[in-house]
Amino acid sequence: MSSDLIHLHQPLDPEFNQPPVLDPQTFRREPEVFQDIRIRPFTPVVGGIVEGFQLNEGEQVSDAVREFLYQALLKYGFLSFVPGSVNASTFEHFSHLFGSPRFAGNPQAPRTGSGEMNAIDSSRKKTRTNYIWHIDQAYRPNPQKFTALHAVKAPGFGGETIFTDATAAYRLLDPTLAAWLDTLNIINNGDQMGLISMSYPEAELLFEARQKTPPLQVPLVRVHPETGVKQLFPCELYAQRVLGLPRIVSDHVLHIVFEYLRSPEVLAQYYWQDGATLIWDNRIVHHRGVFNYGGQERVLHRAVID
Ligand SMILES: O=C(O)CCC(=O)C(=O)O
Ligand SMILES: [Fe+2]
Repeated sequence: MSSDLIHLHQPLDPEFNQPPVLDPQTFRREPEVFQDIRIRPFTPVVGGIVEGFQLNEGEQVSDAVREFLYQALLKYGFLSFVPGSVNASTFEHFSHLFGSPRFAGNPQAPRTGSGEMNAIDSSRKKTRTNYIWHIDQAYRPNPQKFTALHAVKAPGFGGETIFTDATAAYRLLDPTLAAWLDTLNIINNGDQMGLISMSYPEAELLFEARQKTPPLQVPLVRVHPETGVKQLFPCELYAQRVLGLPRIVSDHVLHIVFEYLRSPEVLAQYYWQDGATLIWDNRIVHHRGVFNYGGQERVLHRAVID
C-alpha cells in the first residue's frame, strides 16, 4: 500500500484541514468619533451605526464631516443613520453629500418630490425583485456607486433590508479557489429574474428598455476602484452564467459563490424605524429586502448616487 495514503483513524491536523476563517484584523470593533459624530460597528464585519449627525433644512455640512462620512462608508460598506438624523425634506441634500444623485426609477418606482429621488412604496410596487439578493444596476455598464434609503413609513414588524459583505465573503475563499475565480468573467442580465419584463407594462416601453440593457460581460471578481478591495460580483438577480464553462459547471460555480455570500459571518440584518436612513456602497455589499410584513405600509424614499 502506498505510504501517502492517510487512514481515517489517524488524526487530521486542524491547521490544514478546515476552511479559512475571517482575519480578525479586518474586524471593526472600535467606535470612531469625529466632532459630535460617533460611528460604531453594526456587526464586527460590516456596517456602521452613525449617531450625533443631524441634517436640518437649510443647514450646510462641512467638507471635513462629509469626508469623514464618505471614508466611513468605504470602510463599513453601509452606514445606518439613527431616526432624526435626516428627514424627508433633507434626504436629497443628504444624498448629495456622497456624490451625484441620478434618477433611476421606473413605472413601478415613481419619482418623489422635485428631484432625482424615487420611492419603494408597498401600496404601488408589484415587482418583488428587491427581495432577491442583488447589487443595484449590476447589469448596466456604469452602475451606481451608492444607494440611500430613507424610511418615510416603516412597517410595525418585518420588512428588514439585509446585507452581505461580498468583500469579506471573498476573504473566506480558499486562496486557490479565489485565484481561479479572479480569472473568470460572467454575464449579467437585467432580465435574468424578469426585473425588466415585469417593470414595463407596455410592449413598446419594454422593447426600448431591453434594447438599452443588453446582457453584459463583467468580471466575476470586481475590484473596488477607490480602495482596491475585491468583491464577489455575481448576484442572484442578475448573474446568468460564467463564461467559458459548461452550463452545469457554470451553475455550480454560481451556487458556490452564492453559498459563500450567505455565510452568517458576513451577513447583517437591518430593521427599519420611521425616519431612519441607510446608505450602502454597491461595490462592497449585496442587499435585498425581506418580505415578511404582510399588507403593512412600507414607504422608503430612494436615492441612486454616482
Ligand atoms: O426593499 C428593500 O429593502 C431593498 C430595496 C432595494 O433593493 C433598493 O433600494 O435598491
Ligand atoms: Fe436594490
